[in-house]
Amino acid sequence: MIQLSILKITEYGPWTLTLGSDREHELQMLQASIYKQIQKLFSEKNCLVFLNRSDEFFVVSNGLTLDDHIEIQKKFKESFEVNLTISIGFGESPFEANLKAYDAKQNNVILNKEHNIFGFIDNSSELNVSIMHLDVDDLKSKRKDNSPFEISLKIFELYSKTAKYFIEKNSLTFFMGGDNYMVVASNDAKNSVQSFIDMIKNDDNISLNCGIGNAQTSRDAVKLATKSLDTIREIRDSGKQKPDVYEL
Ligand SMILES: Nc1nc2c(ncn2[C@@H]2O[C@H](COP(=O)(O)OP(=O)(O)OP(=O)(O)O)[C@@H](O)[C@H]2O)c(=O)[nH]1
Ligand SMILES: [Mg+2]
Repeated sequence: MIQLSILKITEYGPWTLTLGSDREHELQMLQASIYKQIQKLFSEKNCLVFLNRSDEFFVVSNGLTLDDHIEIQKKFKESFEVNLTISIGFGESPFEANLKAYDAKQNNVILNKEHNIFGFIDNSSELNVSIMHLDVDDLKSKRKDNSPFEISLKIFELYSKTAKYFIEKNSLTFFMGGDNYMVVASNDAKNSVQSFIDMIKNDDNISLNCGIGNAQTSRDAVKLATKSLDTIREIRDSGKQKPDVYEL
């Protein structure tokens, strides 16, 4: 079972209009500060925040109670003029948890009215999470024949392919910057990642490495996933035959 909290800036669209049309730079600075603050508040509670669309964030919030979320809302309020709406869901798969959080918001299932928190918290099941950290093998060599913008295009095309492939496995993919993607993964996703890597190698001539981490909290799972990825690099750099996938 996995718990997901979806954070959205409350009534952000209408609020942005109040800034007039010379607003884009202000919005970009605001969004960057909000992301920084949210990542700080949740990582202190052993979670990791996935930046979704700059006005919306996904947190694998395993272990966090309603009180933890209220505490974060209070601290957030001290720093920003805008507020966050939080929807919490849980499920057997990451995609199911996302649907449950969405349902709660749609159907107005309130957990705490004052602090804009909706959703469902499961106190009885044991929570765990699997993270797959995917990274392009030797992106550096591609820079020789491709300009920065062309590389970016490939990276975003690959993001789209990865997200589409893994949503079929009830899993959620996020772009982390550089040539890095993280999949909040179901067992089905973990079992099919080698096939995915083979497919991308065949179709696009891109080699991927995948480190997998399993833990109770998302920060721990991410730590182990990245450690697994670095282990693949170490094996490769020692001159041995590297695996494409390594799991801790
Ligand atoms: N989000 C995130 N970005 C990273 C991480 N490590 C590297 N990057 C980014 O990825 C870019 C490419 O770095 P690498 O993947 O190390 O370069 P590479 O040539 O592909 O080397 P290998 O992956 O070791 O084959 C860097 O410029 C960073 O932007 C990480 O752990 N997390
Ligand atoms: Mg790389």
